[in-house]
Order: sequence, then C-alpha cells, then structure tokens
Amino acid sequence: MNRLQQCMTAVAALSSLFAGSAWGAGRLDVEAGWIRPAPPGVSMLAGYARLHNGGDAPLRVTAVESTAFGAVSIHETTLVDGVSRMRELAGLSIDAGASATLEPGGKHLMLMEPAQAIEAGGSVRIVFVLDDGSRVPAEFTVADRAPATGHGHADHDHAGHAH
Ligand SMILES: [Cu+2]
Repeated sequence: MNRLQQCMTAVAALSSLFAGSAWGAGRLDVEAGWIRPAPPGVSMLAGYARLHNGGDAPLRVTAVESTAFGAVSIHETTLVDGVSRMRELAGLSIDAGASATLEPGGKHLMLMEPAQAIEAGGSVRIVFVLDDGSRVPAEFTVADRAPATGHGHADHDHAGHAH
C-alpha cells in the first residue's frame, strides 16, 4: 500500500465514522434496581441500581421521574468530617462501556412523597431521562436488600403498571 492509498483508506475510515449516526450513542441499561419497603407516612425513600452505558458514546442522565412519587432526584451521600451529608446532583454522566452504581452510602435516587405505601414484593417503575431526550423506564423491586445480580434482566417492558 503506497502513501496515497494509506491516506485514502484513512479518509474512508474517517468519513464512515462520521457518516453513521453522527457521534454514536449512549445506551442506558438499568440493572438490579431496588427500593427498601416503607410504611405509610414515610415521605422520603432511597432507590438503588446499577446504571450501565452499553453504547459507544457517553450518556448523561438529566432527570429521573416516577408517577409513584411526588418528586425524584439524584443524590450523593458523602462523609464530611465524619458526618454523613446528602447533596443533590444535577445529573449523572456515564462514559461508553462504564457503569455508575447507586448504592447505600453513595449515589442514590431520592424518592419523595410516595403516592402509596411501598410494600415488599412490589415494584415501582422509574424513568430515567437522558440529555438527548430519550426516556428509559426501569422496574425497581421493593425489597430489604439488593437483588442478587447475575441472573437475567428483569422484565423492563411489561412488569410496569405501578399505581
Ligand atoms: Cu438522598
């Protein structure tokens, strides 16, 4: 291959890179989502999950919504001088192929004003809104502890209907 051919090959590779879906896309998978059960009257709950970007570009979660709660936000718990503090995050960026874990003592979903009691064995649908406007629904199971990971994905599409 001479120099001109090398150059043409590089140009072809570059243009196919740009010709496709612009810059590629992130793809959010929400895995092992769970919420601790709460008796009626509890107004603030936390949700946990593993968020994985299976796409080929970074993604950013800009909002989280659920009809089961009056308000949902992304929080981070940090230890400041031995005192646990929570602060609200404006969003959550995840690189291509990377994951963000929402877990007790770290980042979590703050779920305010549940519309009804959140009972063990049930599930709650939570929707992640990305900066490109796409919406990714996920079922969070209500349980005392994180679901065992490793077995297949929960039914994302049909298990909803949380009222
Ligand atoms: Cu919080």
